[in-house]
Parts: sequence; structure tokens; C-alpha cells
Amino acid sequence: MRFLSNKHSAPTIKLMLALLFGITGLTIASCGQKTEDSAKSADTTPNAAAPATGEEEKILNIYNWSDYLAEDTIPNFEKETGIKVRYDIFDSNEILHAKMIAKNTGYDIVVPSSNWGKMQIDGGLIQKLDKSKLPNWKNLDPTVLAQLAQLDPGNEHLVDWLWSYTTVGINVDKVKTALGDMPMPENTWDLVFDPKYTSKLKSCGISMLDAPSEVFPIALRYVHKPEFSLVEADYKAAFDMLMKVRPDIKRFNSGGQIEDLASGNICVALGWAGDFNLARKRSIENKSEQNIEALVTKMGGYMFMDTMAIPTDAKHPNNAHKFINYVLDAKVHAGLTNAVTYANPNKAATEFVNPEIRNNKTIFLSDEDVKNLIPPGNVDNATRRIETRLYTQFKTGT
Ligand code: SPD
Repeated sequence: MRFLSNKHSAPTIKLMLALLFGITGLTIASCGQKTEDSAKSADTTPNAAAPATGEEEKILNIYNWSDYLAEDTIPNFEKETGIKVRYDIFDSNEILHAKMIAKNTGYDIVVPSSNWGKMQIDGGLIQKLDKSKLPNWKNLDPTVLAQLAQLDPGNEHLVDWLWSYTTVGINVDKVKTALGDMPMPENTWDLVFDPKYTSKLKSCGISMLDAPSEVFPIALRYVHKPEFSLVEADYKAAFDMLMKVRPDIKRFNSGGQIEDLASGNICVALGWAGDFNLARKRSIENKSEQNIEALVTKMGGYMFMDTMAIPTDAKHPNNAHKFINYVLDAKVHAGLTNAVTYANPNKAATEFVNPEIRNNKTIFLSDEDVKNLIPPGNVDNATRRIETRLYTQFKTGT
């Protein structure tokens, strides 16, 4: 992230201040801020002003996670509606949240995980949906809606894009070779948290997500503490455990794990199950055929739902509703799942999901496995600052 250039827009300066003063306990993680811009018309910058007539210009600015689209999702929407889309990407909730609290993001749709979305709703940063503009709402699975309603009562603000869970992903062949005679552990989290295993696996490369909020709930459960503890000593216990494996971690990255696994640069990752399945798919496509698996661990992973939301100050809320309704179309939602191997919340989409994805129990988990996951949760700002400080220390190894 660059802090010092000659020209900063007001939102950029606010974002810098938020980062510098740790307003939300942010991590200064590498954010992979590449931009995929599918806009072809003249002015489609996020801050382009709406026309004074009150009628919305045919523009939509979206901010979403990397590797989270089918090739035809945006082009088909543009064709269908005549709305030009500008699409930017991020790799952590911390980065998105910093932009949200700095306000004036310029985006019409953002995709926070539901627990971060809740903080943004509470902060008045997300507007209520107008469900009369979402006829495809009926396609949503009531079970997923109920789960989401725990953080967004009445499902008034957030619509699930896709969902998955944080877990351990491995390159089966490389891990077997690195472990030699040692059998796989009963608790597969040992592969990333127990030096007995990590000291062997470091030879083929271990990666962890570059965000404290992703790792601490799991690390806390591993050391038998509450996943969203507000007690500093619990975080210290998790940190002490993490520091024992620190010498064996090759890198901290989030969006980059897909490529690293698909090309055989790493063999173990603490990351997102959907990305592990996508890495497997990519390695088949690029003919490197890495035997990558997302593990459904007995101890359980950390569930997340990434949700579409309309910022309060969005300039194109009508276009945003059109886009949400378009995504909720059964075939569009199935297309997302087929492209990126994440589960969707759309009951009507199931019949259009490729059978090998629909029947993959690491993507669409059994009810039993879902129950075992840590549900999305939050801590207070003071605790988030503790997480950030300790994770930065963990990353620097000090
Ligand atoms: N490649 C898509 C990644 C989406 C990951 N979202 C993770 C949120 C975890 N809280």
C-alpha cells in the first residue's frame, strides 16, 4: 500500500488516517489492489457524480474479493441492462472496512463478510435494501437467510454472494512426501499449528492468511479458548502457540494462495476452502495437476458468508439493486459457483450447479459439518487492536 504520493483524494486521505490511527485496529496487510476494469465508457471513476436530473446514470461501481466471478457475470449484466460496471478487488475485510469507515468509497456494491457487514450496519454505513426491487429474493435458501439474520435481523441489509469456511488446504502428494513415515495427524489443524508437523512441512511451503481476524478465532479454539474471547490473556496463549510455528511459515498471503497452490509453490495453507478447490481446478486447467484438497477438520473451521451490501452514500442504488437481483437469478448464481467453487445460498440454483461441485462435500458441507464450524462472529474494537498488534508481531516474528 502506497502512503506517499503527490495526489490524494479526500477518501484516500481519510483511509490513510484510519490506518495510521488504528481506528478499527486495522492490519496494514498487503491488499493485492489490482483493478479489473470492464468499463468501456468515458467517465466511470468511482467518484463520478450522478446527473443532476435525479435519474441514475448507467454506471455501477463494485468492490469485491479477488477470484470471485465467472467470466460472463459482468459482461452479461452489462448486455442485459446497458449499465457499465467498474469492478475493483480486495483481499481482506480489514482493507474494505478501512475504506468504508473513511466514507465516500465511490462504490455502489461492496462485499463484506457478514460479521464485518454487521459492524458496518451498526455504524450506519450500509443502507437498507428495497426488497420490492428484488423479485429473485424468493430463490434464496431460508436456512442461509436464517443464519444471516443472526447478524442482520430481518435480512434488511445483506445478501449472501457466496459462502465457505476457513480451513487447512493441502497438496496431498507433497504433504505425504514431506511427512515421510509420519502419519497424518488426527487433528488436521496440527499441520499448521504443531511444530512436530510444520518443521517437516516447511520444506514444501506453508502459507497463512494475511489477516488477524481470519486466524485468531481458529487459533483460540485450538488452544481451547473461546473463539471471540475478549480476554487479552487468551490472545497471548494463541500467540504463544503461533510463535512456535513461525519459523516454518513461508509466507502470509490471502488472494495469492490459489496461484501458489496451483503452481506447487506451497503445499499447506491456512485459508479459504473455496480457494483450495479453485486452486485444484486451476491446476487441472493449467495441466500441472496438483492434488489439492480442502480438509474438513474434526475441530471445525471458521464459516464465512460474503455479502452484497449497498453503502449508505452509494450514488447508484437503483443499479445496485438491479445487480443484486441479477446475481440472485438461479443461473447466474449457479454460474458463480461453477466458476469459483464456492457454495451459493440460492436454492433455485442447485439444479444448474455442475454435479461434481454440487456433490463435493468440501464445498457444500453436510449439516453435521456445518454445525461443527465456528459461526461468523465479532470482537470489540479494543480486542481487534490486540489481535492486530499480536498478528503483526507474529508476522514479523518478534
Ligand atoms: N477468492 C475469493 C475469496 C473470498 C474470501 N472471503 C473470505 C472472507 C473470510 N472471512
